[in-house]
Amino acid sequence: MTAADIADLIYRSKKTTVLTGAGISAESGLATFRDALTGLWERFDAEQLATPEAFERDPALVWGWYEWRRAKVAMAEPNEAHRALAQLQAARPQTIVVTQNVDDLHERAGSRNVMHLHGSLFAPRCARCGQRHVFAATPAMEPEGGRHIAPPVCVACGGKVRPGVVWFGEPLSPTTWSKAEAAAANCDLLMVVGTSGLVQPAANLASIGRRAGAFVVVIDPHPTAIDAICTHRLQGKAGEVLPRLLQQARIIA
Ligand code: BV8
Ligand code: ZN
Repeated sequence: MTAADIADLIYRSKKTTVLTGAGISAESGLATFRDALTGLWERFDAEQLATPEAFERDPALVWGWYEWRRAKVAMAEPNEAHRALAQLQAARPQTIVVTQNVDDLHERAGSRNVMHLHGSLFAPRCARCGQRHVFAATPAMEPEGGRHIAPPVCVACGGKVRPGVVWFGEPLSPTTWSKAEAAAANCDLLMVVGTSGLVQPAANLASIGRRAGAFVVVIDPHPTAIDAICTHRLQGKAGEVLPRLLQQARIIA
């Protein structure tokens, strides 16, 4: 299958769903999970830090890591891939974007109603009472390589504020998950962009789409765990492949 064939699938699709992972933000300069984390964080394993236990054990370390990541996101810009998906959705409003990412680059590129399976860096809440916390301001500059930062105290109950993300070992929001499942089960084309497909249940959306009879197209420079169940695979960077595909599908000029 060539890029032209896949552009034809996009052109003919009546309902497209897109599942994205950290790889779609790589060309915006944000490290993916499988890459070594830069700065002070290279000695930590994301899967160790992104857990309730880690936050319990050392809240300032974990909060500092998320503030470092939030600062990186604030300094990053959406890339051609984010913009191409926003243009696809503008041309075809029935297009649904489901992301595993906790950054806001899809939204800043213009995508709407993005489903964040794993939450967001921009929705902190009290770990005890759930009260939403409003950030004082975007971190002025990225803390030098990240450092211990004591989490804010909840104004309602005095509990610790935590990042608004889904940690390993935590359940996804049932509403978000059932909407994402429906988006995968009711589309005729599921594009899977920039995810290694190792994290569950998110990666299972590809099998749900495949079982429902959708074409499943993987776009990634490297092999992924979803390659085995996809119908098509395009090797390459999202920021290069997506705009070209949508031009060939006559979605964008
Ligand atoms: C749950 C938020 C149950 C936090 C994240 C054993 C087997 C199967 C499952 C498990 C298991 N042991 C434990 C589990 C469950 C666990 C899991 O899946 N673990 C994995 C590691 C095996 N899952 C969970 O814990 C989930 N919850 O199961 O709850 C439950 C039920 C009821 C009651 C209680 C509990 C919760 C998982 C969510 C974790 N949170 N993020 C944060 O961000 O800090 S996951 C986090 O990692 C990301 O959100 C993302 O989902 C994942 C990283 O994956 P990717 O996005 O794919 O990134 P990755 O680096 O892996 O790959 C990047 C890809 O991009 C690569 O393929 C690369 O080639 C490509 N790429 C690079 N450059 C480009 C590119 N592509 C395109 N263009 C480029 N330029
Ligand atoms: Zn509280």
